[in-house]
Amino acid sequence: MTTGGTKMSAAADLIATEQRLGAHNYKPLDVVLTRGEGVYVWDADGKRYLDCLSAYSAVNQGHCHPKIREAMIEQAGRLTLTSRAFRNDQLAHLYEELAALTGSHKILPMNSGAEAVETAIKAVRKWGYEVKGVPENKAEIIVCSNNFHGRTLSIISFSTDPDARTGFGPYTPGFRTVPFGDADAFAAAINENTVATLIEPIQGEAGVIIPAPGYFTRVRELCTANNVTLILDEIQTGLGRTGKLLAEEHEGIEADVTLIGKALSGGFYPVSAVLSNSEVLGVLKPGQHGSTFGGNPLACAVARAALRVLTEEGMIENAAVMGDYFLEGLRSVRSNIVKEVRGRGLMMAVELVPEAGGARQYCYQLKDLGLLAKDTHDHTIRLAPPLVVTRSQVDWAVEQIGKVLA
Ligand code: IF1
Repeated sequence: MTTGGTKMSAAADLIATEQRLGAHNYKPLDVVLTRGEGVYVWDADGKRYLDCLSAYSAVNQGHCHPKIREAMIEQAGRLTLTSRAFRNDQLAHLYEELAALTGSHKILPMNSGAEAVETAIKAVRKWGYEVKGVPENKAEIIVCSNNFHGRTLSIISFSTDPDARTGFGPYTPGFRTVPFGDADAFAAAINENTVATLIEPIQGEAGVIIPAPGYFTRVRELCTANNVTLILDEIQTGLGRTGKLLAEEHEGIEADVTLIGKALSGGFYPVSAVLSNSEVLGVLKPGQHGSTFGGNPLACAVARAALRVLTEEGMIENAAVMGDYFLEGLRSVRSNIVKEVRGRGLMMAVELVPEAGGARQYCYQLKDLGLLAKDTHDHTIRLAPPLVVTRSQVDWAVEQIGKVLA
């Protein structure tokens, strides 16, 4: 690549160009990645890293999984996009395979996770007016503080994170916030206009916050008793990340509406879906919702392959076993700056004491040791390797983490 007559040399020039021409809505670690395979990624200088972020759980299947790539290339040579004005030969198969896997009986395919969240919000509001009988424009949805459900205007309207919300008003009304994990507060927030609640089974961005046993059992009971639709946002926790296909399985409950995305494509393509176990999606009639790329044949072919390798290659079971092993290793780290180690399956976090001076510096040190991890909310290091991680790779990761936290 050349610009202004001088040959663009290494990573430093790419970073400078990104800074010059790109909006600064991210502050990434200054590592310029060029290749990924399995749990590893390589930078422009050929240095190898163990990826402990997995693109925020979008590459659960490991980077550049060959079988998903083959499916993508094959479909890309045949038919990529028709719009939903016509039908294609992939969508019905994806519906069947998703329904069989999740027990859903109505599916609406979208592209980004946020679009799936927005679709669910629209559908439950409409269901509230047409089925539950809530007065027009009075629908309320209960959400939890410290939630993360995406970056669109309606979604950040109910964010409690000032960085995500400030300066983007006026905000979408109709949301009521309660503390995550507090079933009594949840019960108190329900009224005759409540159409749904939208909750992450485990709050990812908040720092892998896992509610006490029984919380979701009570939320499920309260939703059933009050005819409130339970929407679980499994965009990050779903598709094997917590050691089960869906995180709700740990709680022994079933959502009315389940949102998936990210690893639904194994990181090859934006694919998300709204899965409904009740007739909520039945309220959407032709012309009332849609998207140019939603349900396109390329997305479907990629998603079908991503689901196939996830289930056929034992990745979900591996996430359960390796997650327990990784957590045990983290808890064995001797350190006086670790406040708490949290995790379920391969969705883990190490929270540091405030005196440690923030988690980001440790992520820089881990990068220098060849491990890529992300800090969140100042004091927490999140760890989420692809679900194909092996025991020896976990040993190596724990060893590096032990070095920087000792
Ligand atoms: C960013 C966070 C994670 C999600 C859940 C919906 C969405 C996400 C539970 C929306 C997306 C991404 C967004 C990305 C970073 C990442 C993230 F740090 F922002 F919060 F994973 F924790 N529900 N999460 O986690 O899906 O529209 O992005 O496809 O915005 O920086 P999307």
